[in-house]
Amino acid sequence: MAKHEESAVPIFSSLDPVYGEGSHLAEAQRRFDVLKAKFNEVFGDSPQVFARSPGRVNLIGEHIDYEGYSVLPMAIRQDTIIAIRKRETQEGQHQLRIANVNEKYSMCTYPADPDQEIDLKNHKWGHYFICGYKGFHEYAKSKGVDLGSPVGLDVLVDGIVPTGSGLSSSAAFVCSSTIAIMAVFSQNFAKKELAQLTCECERHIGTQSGGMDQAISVMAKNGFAELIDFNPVRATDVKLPDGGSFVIAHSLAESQKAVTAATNYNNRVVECRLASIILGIKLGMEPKEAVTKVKTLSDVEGLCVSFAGDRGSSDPVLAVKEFLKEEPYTAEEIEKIIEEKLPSVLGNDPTSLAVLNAAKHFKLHQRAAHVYSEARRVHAFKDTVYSTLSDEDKLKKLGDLMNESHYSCSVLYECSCPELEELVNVCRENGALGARLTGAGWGGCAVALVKEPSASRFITSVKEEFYGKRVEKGVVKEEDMEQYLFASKPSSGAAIFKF
Ligand code: NG1
Repeated sequence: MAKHEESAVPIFSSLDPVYGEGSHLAEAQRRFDVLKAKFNEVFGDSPQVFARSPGRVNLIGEHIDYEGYSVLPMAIRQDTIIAIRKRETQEGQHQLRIANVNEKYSMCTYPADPDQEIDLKNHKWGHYFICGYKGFHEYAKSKGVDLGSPVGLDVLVDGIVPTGSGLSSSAAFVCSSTIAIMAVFSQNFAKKELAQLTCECERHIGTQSGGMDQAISVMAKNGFAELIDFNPVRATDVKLPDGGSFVIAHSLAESQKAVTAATNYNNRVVECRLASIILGIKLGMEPKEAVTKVKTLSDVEGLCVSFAGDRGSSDPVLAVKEFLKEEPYTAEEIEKIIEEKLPSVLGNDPTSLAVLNAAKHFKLHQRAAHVYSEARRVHAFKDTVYSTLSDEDKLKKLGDLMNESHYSCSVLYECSCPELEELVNVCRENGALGARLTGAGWGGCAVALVKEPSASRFITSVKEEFYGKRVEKGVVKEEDMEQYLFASKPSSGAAIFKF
């Protein structure tokens, strides 16, 4: 197991170190050729530098990164590539012009001011680039790097990570944007700094994001999944056992994370925060102290574990069962325990206030039970990989852990949806050792672990059983199937290209 987060983003002068050979290299070559030609067509000049960053599939560890717990994703082949050039025009003419090779996305322009506010009420695809732009400038400033006065940038984007799929198209876009900006300003920060900075960047879009996607996108290594730890961000290579293959399948329900944040993603972040403060109080902290000091469930894990220890266990879920009732809490009930109004507990932060406005009640018991149990499954997954079991037994155990994770996401965290439930069942009925939703959920993809020799038979059956009727109804086109159902190997992370 090697650590590689200290190094900078690699700079290549050819595509093969990232895209390998054969059809994947040919596809990448085509995309870069189109990107260069289109850049010239749109902006009348050639790009100075290119950056790429991949999407990811999370194998296990869902909705726990923002609670400070380790997760275990791998990068996928699908990525976002960006071509960029500085444009030094007359004073006052500085603009960021962001175009896309996909005509669905029309050109967005923004001022070159790095302190600009992002208009969250008016969601535009270019906002993700601005997240990177703001984040890069904030970080450079904090390091004392003088970037001179703002200049215009011309940018062309080509992303092939399916959007709203739980495969982190947003992180692929934010990371490739930040790295392209960094490269065009002749900077190169260490990967771990970039992982931290890109996570903070994405928060500008209004999700209280945890950091997994950016970390794996920046730090992934070909052939390995990564155990990602936080505070500080670290990546440890995990070599998956031979004989297994991960198949990714889209439920065809789009997961609109930024748009549904108040009721889904950010709601869960807030519920975890409230659960952890109450646990802190029940386990002996003064309410004021808990409100100031406790931010995540990992902050009170020690207290929960010592409570469990007195009862002959090490499982923090014991404290959850004892101190958080299963029935949903009202805001008033929580305020009574915490002795403070919820808006003030949450620092009057606008994204959290939106959660409070939208929520009828808070399911604190279920959310905390999911987080603590999922955190343990991640370590059980890694320990299984490094155990002395045979590869066959390892794969079976990994599949079981994936199934348990899905159950917890679905029942306790309620981040599944009917389409994902159907898809996960179809995967299991067709021989998957394990199958689960991946990413934030509420739509998007499932990931299934299958024995390698039966992977293509598995794909054929899932295609017939899950997608057949959807092709007939026109929900999806037969010729697009490869974008929605494919086997994936662990791919490499972010890179800069200078040709
Ligand atoms: P998706 O929606 O799959 O990109 C999101 C978060 C992750 C993590 C997962 C749930 C962002 C950028 N990503 O992933 O940090 O919390 O949900 O495990 O918000």
